[in-house]
Amino acid sequence: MTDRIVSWHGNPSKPNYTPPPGAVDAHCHVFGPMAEFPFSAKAKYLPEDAGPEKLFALRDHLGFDKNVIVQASCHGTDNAATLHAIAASVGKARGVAVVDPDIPDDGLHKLHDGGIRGIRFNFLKRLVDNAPKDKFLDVASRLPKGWHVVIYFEADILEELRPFMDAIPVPIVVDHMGRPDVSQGPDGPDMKAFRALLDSREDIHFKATCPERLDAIMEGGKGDPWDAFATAVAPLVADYPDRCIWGTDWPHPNMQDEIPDDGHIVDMIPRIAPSEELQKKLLIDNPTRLYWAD
Ligand code: 0GY
Repeated sequence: MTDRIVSWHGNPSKPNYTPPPGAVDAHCHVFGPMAEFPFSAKAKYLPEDAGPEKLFALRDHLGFDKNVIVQASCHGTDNAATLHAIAASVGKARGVAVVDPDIPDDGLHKLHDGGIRGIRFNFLKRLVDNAPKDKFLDVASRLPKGWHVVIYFEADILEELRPFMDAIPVPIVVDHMGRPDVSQGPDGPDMKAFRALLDSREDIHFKATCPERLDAIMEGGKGDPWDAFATAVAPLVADYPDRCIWGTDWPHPNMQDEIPDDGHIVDMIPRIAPSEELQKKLLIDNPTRLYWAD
């Protein structure tokens, strides 16, 4: 792995949609800068630097107020780059960490002081080497008060993960709705299975995110303007208005073959949340409850 990849748009358009004041981009990442925060030896991709200055410039350009920075797999379990970005935001960012499950309790509390409010369990084999469920459950039982668990998995392992998710003792946020096949439409098997998961517990939330991944030409979708995504996801947001959050997914890890325009990604918001009331829940109320409760 020698070439460092660029997966983000160099000049994203200004969205037509204006987010309400206080809107949160609740799923984004930082990469490096590598000289200060080297990537993990186990990283599955080696990105160019995408540090806090770039992230906050994009936040302002797109009309958002705050960010939730999710530790990207290329940084492994060293959360220094994420913590650095949160500190640089001066109160406008919080984060989700990836931890070694053996982390001591005071390590978790230090992360809390740095603005972390959840930990991420990643089950994507192309991103991580192993996902030890027993150890994950142990650390999930030791989280500071008010934290939650973020889970990233693909639709084909949802059923297999159900007992594991049932055992998680804190609220859950599912990345990208567990990557359903949006071409199946809102009533297809993937969305039905995901709705069954949501109906099994009232404290499971989801990110109505990633049209650029779930409806990507390179993955068999139709690409921008991501109509299949809008059709499949709008009913989910309408039916679970208090359990959805939204994010850009900038800098779009691994998307170098089909780099999305972030302005277009923002313009997906009114298509999946048509009313001002829904937009307020999606962009302000729900992420604030999860990340800025204190
Ligand atoms: C995402 C998705 C991806 C990557 C990561 O941590 C990561 O590297 O999250 C992916 O490649 O699907 O949420 O950004």
